[in-house]
Amino acid sequence: MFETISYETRGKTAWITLNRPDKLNAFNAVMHKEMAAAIKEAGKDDSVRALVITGAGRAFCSGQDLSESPEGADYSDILRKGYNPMIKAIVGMEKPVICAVNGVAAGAGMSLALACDFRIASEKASFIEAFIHVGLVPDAGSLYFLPRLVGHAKAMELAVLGDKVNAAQAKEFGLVNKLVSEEDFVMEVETFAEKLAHMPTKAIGLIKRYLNKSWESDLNEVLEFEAQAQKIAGESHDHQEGLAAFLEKRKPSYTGK
Ligand code: T3D
Repeated sequence: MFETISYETRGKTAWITLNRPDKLNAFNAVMHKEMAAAIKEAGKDDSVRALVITGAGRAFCSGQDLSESPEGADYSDILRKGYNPMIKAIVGMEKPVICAVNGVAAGAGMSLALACDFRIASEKASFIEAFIHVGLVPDAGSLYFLPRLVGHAKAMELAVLGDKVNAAQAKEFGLVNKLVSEEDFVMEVETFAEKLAHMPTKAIGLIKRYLNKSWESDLNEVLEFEAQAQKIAGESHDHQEGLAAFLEKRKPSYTGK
């Protein structure tokens, strides 16, 4: 169905695998279109309650395909039509999105990883704000997510120097949630994603929506967001199930509704 990515469901989790390994899964125009379609599919399929994004081969993603940039191309066009909608679709998806960082994440590949809700890194993973090495500035959301994850000073250092951050450093700096061995990587990602996919999806979506809004809001606004979110969550089937399971001293079985 797709040429540059693969899309499959495993249990209640959808998996998107960037699949141009000879180019370290660099983005080209086709991949932008296919990512948009795959993310949309994962968002609208009610049986999918978590999304994993990973890469085929030894890399996660090396960012924009530098061998396909047409001379005189308007980069803002590529961002506005390709990367920006993709980043917004990930952030706007009211389901957990996990980036399984199997290898190097460079340039916009790093930005893609940072836009996800969780990052699980293999010990082979690394992160490079590679833009500066080709005279560019971080894009596709890096200037937004990077300082929020690592703080302003570290963000400045990583963006300006473009040094490679290895997996252990990424964990230390707060770029990744979990660091796992290469051999356990897929199993760890599957287990984590399926765990999330069996949780109260509506509540997770609300947490995601309002945590993201909290950065641009004052306390009064956040208190009101919480009240609105709690009304919606409080009327959900999963809340009823959670309460019943607690009172009946059994494990809850959430449906995401
Ligand atoms: O342009 C616009 O539209 C504006 C938007 C920009 C967004 C961006 O993402 S700009 C930043 C683009 N990305 C980069 O600058 C990273 C370029 N790649 C690298 O620096 C290195 O490849 C890595 C550090 C990621 C990995 O290094 P290494 O030594 O492990 O692998 P390698 O040998 O450099 O790469 C392996 C192959 O992949 C190689 O091809 P070959 O020689 O085997 O035929 C290499 O050319 C290719 N490759 C790697 N990255 C890209 C790529 N080909 C096209 N585009 C790439 N980004």
